[in-house]
Amino acid sequence: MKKSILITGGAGFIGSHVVRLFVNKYPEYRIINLDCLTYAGNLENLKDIEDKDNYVFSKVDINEEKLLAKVFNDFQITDVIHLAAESHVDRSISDPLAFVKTNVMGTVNLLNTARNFWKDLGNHLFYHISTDEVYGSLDNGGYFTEDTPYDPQSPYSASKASSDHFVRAYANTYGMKTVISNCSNNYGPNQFPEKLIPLCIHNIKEKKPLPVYGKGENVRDWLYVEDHARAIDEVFHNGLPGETYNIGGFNEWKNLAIVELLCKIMDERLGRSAGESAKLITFVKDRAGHDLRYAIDAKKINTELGWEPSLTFEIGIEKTVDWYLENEPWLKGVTSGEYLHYYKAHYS
Ligand code: NAD
Ligand code: TDX
Repeated sequence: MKKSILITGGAGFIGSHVVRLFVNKYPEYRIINLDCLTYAGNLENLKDIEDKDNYVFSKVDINEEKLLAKVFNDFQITDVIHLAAESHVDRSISDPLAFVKTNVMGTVNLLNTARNFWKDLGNHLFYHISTDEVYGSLDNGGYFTEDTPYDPQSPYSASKASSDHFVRAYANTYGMKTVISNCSNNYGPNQFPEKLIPLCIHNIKEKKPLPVYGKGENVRDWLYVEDHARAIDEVFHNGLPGETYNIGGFNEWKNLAIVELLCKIMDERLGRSAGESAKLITFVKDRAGHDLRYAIDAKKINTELGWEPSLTFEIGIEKTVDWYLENEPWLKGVTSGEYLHYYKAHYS
């Protein structure tokens, strides 16, 4: 049977790269991008593929039971890749319930809809996209492996951990064919400028303060978003049912070092004198419960599925800066309106 794949959250940052990759690489599949277009969803991210014959967009909230069932029926959905989520840790601190609604209840609603629609659960795949944050914080060294016990520390990671547990429970209880991948921090084109890297690129451009939480010593492992999309392609097609795959960039950076690197690249690109943008660095109050370090051990996906990052961070970060500088209308579009309210409430 021809695949008819429901990709949720396809108008967001990572989802748009996954949708593009699948639409272009698999013309024989029908790709249904289901997204309710929150502040983070943006159809501009998919302008280049919106007219393709194998692509459909459906504006639906994953909590809307009846509409979701209709989409499964109308498009005879064969598989799901689930990315729709509230994704920003700081917003989860100020509004945890929104994260429970979408990340927990929405995921369970999606699981129910798939379970009700698919007559033979063994023939369909529910692929859940998750985060390394479910494993907690690596305060004493080491790496997250697929066997690291869950220890979520923020409302965001608690909601993602809960959704992961529900996916595994549906596999165990109902025999649903599922797979989960947990990825480290993504960066690249189309990321909403509430997240560290695009926020700093935007602020450097505008000569606004660069807010570094605490002392800037927290460590994250960064992966270029297209490499994550390639990993998702690999796991979707070749991952074993019931398995978990950790995805990471083997690329740890302290936050302050990233901000300094961005300042250096932007000084070069904008013809500013060396050190000019770094003067914008401003240490601000730390994030509540700020996880110290995340680091993924991505050996399993590397040895079992042959995936590895294709870009070094040095190249990926330059490509990213260039994309934001070349796509001023995109950046302008998302940094007006609601963004200004968020920015003012969060940073002043
Ligand atoms: P994002 O915030 O950029 O995009 C989320 C998308 O989901 C948006 O298009 C939004 O409109 C949509 N959405 C939100 N609530 C919805 C709902 N109720 N119904 C339908 N659509 C809804 O997020 P992202 O950074 O692209 O993350 C995508 C997924 O990957 C998330 O599940 C996230 O937890 C996971 N993840 C993200 C990262 C990262 O570094 N960004 C790393 C690992 C895992
Ligand atoms: O203004 C800032 N200043 C700052 O110092 C912001 C927005 C962030 N930070 C710090 C907090 C983190 O240590 O930078 C680091 C990265 O922050 P974010 O970009 O908000 O990402 P993070 O909290 O690490 O979570 C991201 O990676 C894992 C995504 O938002 C999640 O969706 C994903 O699961």
